[in-house]
Amino acid sequence: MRTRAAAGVVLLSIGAVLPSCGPEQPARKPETHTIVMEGVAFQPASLTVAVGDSVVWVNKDPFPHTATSKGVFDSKEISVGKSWQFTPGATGELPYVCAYHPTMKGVLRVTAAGDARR
Ligand SMILES: [Cu+2]
Repeated sequence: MRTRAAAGVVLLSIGAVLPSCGPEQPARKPETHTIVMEGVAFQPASLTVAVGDSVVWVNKDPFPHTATSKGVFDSKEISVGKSWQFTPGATGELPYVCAYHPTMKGVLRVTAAGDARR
């Protein structure tokens, strides 16, 4: 009996919390974030985005780079002046490098759409 009562309390409290979540969070529009490849570095090297956002790498160096996160995404070669876009479909922390310059490192942190920091 005690267990049953406790379960009832938990269910009630969840029911009380849920309705207030919905209307207060308007649908978030996907944003576009730009990472510049310049001086053999990703700028910013660390970026937090939301699932569904667009991330665009732009190569401003006078030689090619890549944005490569093993098993997740790979831009292949981004030529001088070119760009490449990736839209993360799942949350997670995605370290990536340039395949040509192993010292060139970045990390893309992907949060749920509702959690994204502005
Ligand atoms: Cu590079």
